[in-house]
Amino acid sequence: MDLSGRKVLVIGLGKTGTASVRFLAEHGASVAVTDEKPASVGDALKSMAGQASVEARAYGAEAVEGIDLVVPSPGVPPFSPVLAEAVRRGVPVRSEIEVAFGFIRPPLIAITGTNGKTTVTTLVGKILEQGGLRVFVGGNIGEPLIGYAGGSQGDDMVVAEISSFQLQWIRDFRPRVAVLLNVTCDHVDYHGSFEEYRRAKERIFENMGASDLAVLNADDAETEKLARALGTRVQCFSTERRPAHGMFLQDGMLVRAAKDGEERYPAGMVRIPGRHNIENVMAAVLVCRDCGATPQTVLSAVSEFRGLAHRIEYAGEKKGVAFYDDSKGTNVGAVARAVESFSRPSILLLGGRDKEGDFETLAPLIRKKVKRLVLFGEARRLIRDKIGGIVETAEAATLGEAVKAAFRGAAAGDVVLLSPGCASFDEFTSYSQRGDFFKKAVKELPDD
Ligand code: UMA
Repeated sequence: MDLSGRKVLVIGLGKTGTASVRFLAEHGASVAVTDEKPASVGDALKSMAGQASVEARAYGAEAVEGIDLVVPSPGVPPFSPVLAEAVRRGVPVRSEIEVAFGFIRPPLIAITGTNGKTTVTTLVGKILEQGGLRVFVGGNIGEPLIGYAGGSQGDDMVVAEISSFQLQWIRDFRPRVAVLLNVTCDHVDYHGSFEEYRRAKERIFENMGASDLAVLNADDAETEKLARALGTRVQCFSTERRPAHGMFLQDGMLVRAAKDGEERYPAGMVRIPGRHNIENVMAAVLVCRDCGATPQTVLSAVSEFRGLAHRIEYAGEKKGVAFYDDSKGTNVGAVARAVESFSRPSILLLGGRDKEGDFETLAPLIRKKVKRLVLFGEARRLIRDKIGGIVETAEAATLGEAVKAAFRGAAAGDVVLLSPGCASFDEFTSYSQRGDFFKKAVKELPDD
């Protein structure tokens, strides 16, 4: 992609937008910026301290005037007035990963899915590093790809978590290995429908060739159709069946079926809870074995991996009640996975800012495994209208009150699980701030 002399508009000046401005300016583009929060423009320009000459524009349709390329931040929805105008005028729109892709030299492994992508991206990085490779891990976690593309790139491999928002505006983006972990209801508010959301996710494979590898979830009903349509090598993972090529669960072993025979790993090497994490590990193993990691390296790196903060993270115990922080569970699919991970009776904290989640689909699981619901935050009434009362249900205006209400109704041996199924933005700036608040609130509960 030749950027020199192009007039580029960057929409949104968070982490990605700021890195995009730097990159574009360094590659000779003339850069304009706009943000729905004017203060973000000021902060970003200050942080760049004159490194790039940038034109700030008011947030609205007229920002697109004279522009020949638009690079939106991931969180900017297609219906935002600026993006919608660019599309209406036929101005090319490219996401930051698309721009970065044209400049990234090491082979790229891209991981997407509604849930588990941070876990798999991190684990793939750890396995490959333990195998002696220099690996950059980033994308939708940590440093955006565009920031990496502007640096020295002295790595053997790039492992990137990729979101549907970033895939929405690609054209040539082509990873050597791509993983689609699962697709369940999420971000419908942004994409318009579940079908559009799935279509955006599946675009990760759209430019891949015969020598590339697609890793798919055989337990997803749409996978067979997708696999048939792909022109790549395909390997699948499953906890329910034995796929033709890939990995499955059999008698307490994770089995990888390869051309030259079967490879077996003890399921006990997976130290992170829940069946979904068995799937996550299988996906990571398929990727890493294809990239040259040995079975010994896989076994040792997976055994050492203890998971990530805010993903069903143990948050302490009070009077025999165990608390778990799954603040990253911001959609209904993630809530289901978290609830399924426990055999003990649980008290489930749901709430925050709704993303048009299909909470009613949780009803059978809640009846089976949850003894009490505590609904909190902005979405509490909406969730109550969908599933309130199917088990004992309480409501709290804030997360702090919800933690106290959950504790009051808990008995020794219970699990209190924060897996909110909603975004955090009604009360917090991020899921991690919400999770940290939860952990602190748990610590402050009385010990006796
Ligand atoms: N903005 C607008 N108009 C809009 C929306 C936002 O101008 O319509 C402005 C905001 O005022 C703000 C800026 O855009 O100043 C921030 O935009 P952003 O949140 O899109 O960008 P980043 O701060 O760069 O963060 C993004 C990802 N955010 C989203 O996808 C929403 C981060 O993922 C990611 O870590 C980061 O890039 C690095 O690549 C977060 C996330 O929640 C963690 N992702 C979703 C998920 O994981 O489920 C997809």
